[in-house]
Amino acid sequence: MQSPSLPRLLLLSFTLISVFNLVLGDEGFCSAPSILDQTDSSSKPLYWKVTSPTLSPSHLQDLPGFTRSVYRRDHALITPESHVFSPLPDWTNTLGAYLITPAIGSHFVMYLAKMQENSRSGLPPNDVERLIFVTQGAVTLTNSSGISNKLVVDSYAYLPPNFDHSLKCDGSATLVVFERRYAFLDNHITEHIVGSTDKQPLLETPGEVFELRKLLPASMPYDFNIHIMDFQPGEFLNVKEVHYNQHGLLLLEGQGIYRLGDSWYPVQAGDVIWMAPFVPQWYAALGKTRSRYLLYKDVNRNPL
Ligand code: UGY
Ligand code: MN
Repeated sequence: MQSPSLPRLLLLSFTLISVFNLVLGDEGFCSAPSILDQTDSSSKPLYWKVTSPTLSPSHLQDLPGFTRSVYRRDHALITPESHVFSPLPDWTNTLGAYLITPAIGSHFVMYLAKMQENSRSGLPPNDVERLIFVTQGAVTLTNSSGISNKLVVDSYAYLPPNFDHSLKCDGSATLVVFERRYAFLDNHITEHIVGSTDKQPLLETPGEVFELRKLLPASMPYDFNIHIMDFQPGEFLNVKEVHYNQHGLLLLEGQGIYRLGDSWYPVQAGDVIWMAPFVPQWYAALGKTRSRYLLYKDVNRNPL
């Protein structure tokens, strides 16, 4: 067979390179969104991802009907593209999305409240306690003695049962709210509390590596607490937990994998999780930034 001449060899190489580039496109085979594309979050306000979530992986964003949300007997993952807002009863100019309610099996409610211009909160029903945590904007909390506190992002307030109060917002604010019927105990009462995560001390976590803060005192009067848990990328829960307590979780920052029962879910800031009593649960933080989540946990009461 006659060997190809130099010009023919050059032409062949050129054609092969062109076809190769065409197939690869700009990003190569099976291009996944580049982690280098991620927006620089250092200039963004705290918890910005909760109110500006990535609705789905970029190659699935326009896929009709796609959601990461899941609803099972003993857990639920409720991702931002599934949140449904409607006017909150008793509040003015406020849209709410109830994400966890007794209809799912919980003894508490967890909802997001989007307060708009000139908005005002309503009161919870009798004997119901409330905790609010600000993830965007600012609100003013006023009690019946006329004392006011401005609550900005990362601050929170605990309102004991039957405690008269109102939240007002002139601009816009997003709150996560927990409410439950208070489990009264003889000779114990809870106090009205205002605080912020960064003022809460780091607590011991024997056998674990995550950083833990609690928003409420660990003392007997309080029948629930809110844990703020921080994981650096690569850190995970050492205990593969199974316990009687219930959880409502909001991922405030970061991303990772949540194991719930026999399922493993990729999760990111803005996601909400319901964990029923005894659901096996485990978290590993991934990605490039810290994971922080806020977690409701019922405590200090005999389960009988
Ligand atoms: O305290 C807890 O139960 C907590 N570590 N659970 C969790 O993060 N899923
Ligand atoms: Mn737990």
